[in-house]
Amino acid sequence: MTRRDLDSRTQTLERTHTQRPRLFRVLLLNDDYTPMEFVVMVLQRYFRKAEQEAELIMLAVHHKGQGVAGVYTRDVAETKVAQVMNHARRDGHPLRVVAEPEP
Ligand code: NFA
Repeated sequence: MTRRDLDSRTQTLERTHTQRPRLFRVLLLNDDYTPMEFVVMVLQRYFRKAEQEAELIMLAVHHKGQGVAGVYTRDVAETKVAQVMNHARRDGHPLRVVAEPEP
């Protein structure tokens, strides 16, 4: 085998553009038992929403079945899901929170 065969068959091409990470929506799902005030608190504390926006998102979830709490990279979205689920279970609420990739 020649030196060219050993050393020169694989070329690495420089990338011109930086890849952006895939984004994930964190969705709140409606249920019949979680208090509205708890959902508003969750939106303020974990998703940094102002009180009025938190109330609008909570009502949209209540009426439509689900709604977007925020959009994040995968690790941040999964951490928020775990934190909110833990808080809800600790307080005895059945609230469900899921992350799904943006199309
Ligand atoms: N549907 C709940 C109620 O009437 C409120 C709720 C809103 C729960 C959004 C979960 C998500 N107490």
